[in-house]
Amino acid sequence: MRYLVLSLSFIISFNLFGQQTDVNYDESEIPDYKLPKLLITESGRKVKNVKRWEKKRRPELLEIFKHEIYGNIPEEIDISDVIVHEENGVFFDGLAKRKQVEIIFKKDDRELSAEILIYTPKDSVKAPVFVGYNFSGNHTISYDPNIRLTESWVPDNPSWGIVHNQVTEQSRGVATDKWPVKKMIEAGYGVATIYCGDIDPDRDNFQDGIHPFSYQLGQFRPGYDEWGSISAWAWGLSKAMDYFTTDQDIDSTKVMVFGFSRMGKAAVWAAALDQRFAMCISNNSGCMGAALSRRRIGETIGIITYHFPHWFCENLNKYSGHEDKLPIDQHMLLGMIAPRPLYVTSATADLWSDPKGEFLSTLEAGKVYELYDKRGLPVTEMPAPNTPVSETVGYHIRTGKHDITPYDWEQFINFANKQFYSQPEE
Ligand code: GTR
Repeated sequence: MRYLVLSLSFIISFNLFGQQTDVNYDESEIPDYKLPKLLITESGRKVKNVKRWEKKRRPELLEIFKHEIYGNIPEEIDISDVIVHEENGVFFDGLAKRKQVEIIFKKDDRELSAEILIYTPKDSVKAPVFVGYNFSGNHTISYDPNIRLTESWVPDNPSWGIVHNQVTEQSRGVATDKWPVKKMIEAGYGVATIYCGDIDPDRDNFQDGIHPFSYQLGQFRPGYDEWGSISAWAWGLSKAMDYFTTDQDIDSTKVMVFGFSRMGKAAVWAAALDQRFAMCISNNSGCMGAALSRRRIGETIGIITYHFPHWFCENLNKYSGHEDKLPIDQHMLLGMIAPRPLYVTSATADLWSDPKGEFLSTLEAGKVYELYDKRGLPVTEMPAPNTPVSETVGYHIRTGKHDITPYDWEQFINFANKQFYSQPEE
């Protein structure tokens, strides 16, 4: 997908089935657009204070995002059992302890389990923790042979020995460069991760994962406004949070939800839905993550719903090629994270994710932070590459491709230090 040929005509075309077939990467070809107003209620009233934001505007927006984009999440599914498979081992030269915790969901004869791999600094009583999904199994973030292998469906990747959708020993540690766990521990932070496919395998199949738990008799897929995979992943992060509130090694008031790419989309949605997350980090989350949809540059609603229909609720299809009809845009999703710290990243070569659109929506979201007397971004123009900027909202654009790198992690740690441990803003 990322290698789609650039259309030089920059005229967006659609095939017979109404699907977008080429991609615009030219700023000058972006149609005029007007962002829907973050601080005006659906009935046209100005939102001038936190009270009206929290009582009226925020709930209104949340409903629209649920109904039109990601799909409603059922409320009744809770953790049935917790099994701790490993506790308090010693890692990273004695700096960290580790847990592997299985959370189990049951309904009728159905059962689903997700494993949370957690590292916390050895000496901290209750550690602040970064939590986010990995793409191919917890065992991919480290070479340690004792990390349990997932039994869930995993996308095939023969070069990692993943065939017939099951992982093998060969994929141990393949994502270590994306997970600098020791660095986080040295900085005083814990990290927790779950394989996204334990909650919902990333494929267009609604018979697996958590979705069937919410079906009525005779139902085989979510209804037009019911949860797609991104909502399921966001839900899974909240269930991990339920567990964190019971874990003595974790400071559940300082849990930072983060995600890269599609998991960045899940992270921002999770942070909007669940205000227990103290901070949110979106790394290259792009279309239907941090980027503004109305810019229609790089990946668009038409493209994303064609290739990943299962990520969203069916209602989103209405806006394929009709972005202006959307009652919301992604700056509103980021605004719902206020007043909690928010950090958004882009990468210079990641035009598919629309870096400028990610920056602009982050900038716009600052308006909600101002209601809380907090500062959004301290700049109005996109900063130069590798020049992080932050107040309660932070942003950087890194040189390089669509990725999550040690540089990105360094900035997340700096940002967390600033938010949790420096003086409050004047
Ligand atoms: C792409 C998709 C993006 C992004 C990315 C990823 O193929 O078009 O929206 O989520 O995958 O998750 O790496």
